[in-house]
Amino acid sequence: MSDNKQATVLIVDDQPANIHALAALLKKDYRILTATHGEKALELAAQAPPPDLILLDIVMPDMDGHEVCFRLKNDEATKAIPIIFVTALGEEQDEEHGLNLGAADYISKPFSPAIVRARVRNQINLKLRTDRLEQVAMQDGLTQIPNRRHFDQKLKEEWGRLTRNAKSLSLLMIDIDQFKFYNDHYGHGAGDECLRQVAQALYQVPQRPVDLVARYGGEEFAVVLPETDEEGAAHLARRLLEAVRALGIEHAYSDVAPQVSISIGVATHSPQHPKHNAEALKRSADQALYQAKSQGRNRVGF
Ligand code: GH3
Ligand code: MG
Ligand code: MG
Ligand code: MG
Repeated sequence: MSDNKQATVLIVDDQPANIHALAALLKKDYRILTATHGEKALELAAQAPPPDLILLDIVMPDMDGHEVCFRLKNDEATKAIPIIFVTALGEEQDEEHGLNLGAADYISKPFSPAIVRARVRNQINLKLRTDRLEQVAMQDGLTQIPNRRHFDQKLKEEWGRLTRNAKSLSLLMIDIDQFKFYNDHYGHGAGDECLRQVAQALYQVPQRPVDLVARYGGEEFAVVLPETDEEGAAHLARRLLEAVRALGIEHAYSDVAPQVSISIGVATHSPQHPKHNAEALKRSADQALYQAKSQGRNRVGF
């Protein structure tokens, strides 16, 4: 399978004829998205999953390409998307300005089809390689689920999206109950195996690709739930409790239950009950987890 097959290219130009010309060159190898103005380009770039490359016209009414580029590069969710300017402005200072804004490359109109294809292919290959390295850096070695670095980045991204859209965002903090006793009695190797099973069980529960389940550290996990209110988060939390119970991992030394169980803290940012920042949302989930622990464990706290 070619790497390029799944890559998506967003073409932004105010002239539909230019979009068609570029799309005709690239549609055999890439999935194509198009926008005829800056606002639409920003909207498509912010979607999950984001495009792998943006071909960006400079001269457009309302918002020009330099402004679009500036905004994309100053947003956590979109800054990693490479941008190639495609423009009739051949002036040296325009090119310099574009590159200084963080553009990856520059193509002048009228363009050579072969050179457009080659430059696009090079940028896409680099992007896919970077994505693969990033994926390794974002995964927990023991459990093979996203790690804390991934969680932190996702939370930052979703918090950024949220302030634009005025929507809800929920967070779950999860901690295995009396896991020290588990390790003490069954051994560290069994403890690691238990962590793997719990991680995989938690990871399977959310149905939406935008939700993120991560190992936060030790025997703690965290879940980011975009566009989810407290009711939705509580519902998912109960399913997570159930998924871990269903594993039925014996824990004869727990005072909570004869099997491994978890406690979950739920916190939600919503237009009605806003939190100041992502850190405050996390603190709130930690406090809710503490509630669940102090109320007897093996439950959801708020
Ligand atoms: P509580 O119900 O209050 O959460 O009690 P607890 O025993 O789970 O809490 P505590 O934080 O005291 O213990 C966490 C234990 O998790 C300590 C450590 O032995 C174990 N642990 C943390 N990371 C790992 C790991 O990577 N592998 C294994 N096997 N154990 C781990
Ligand atoms: Mg134009
Ligand atoms: Mg703990
Ligand atoms: Mg614990």
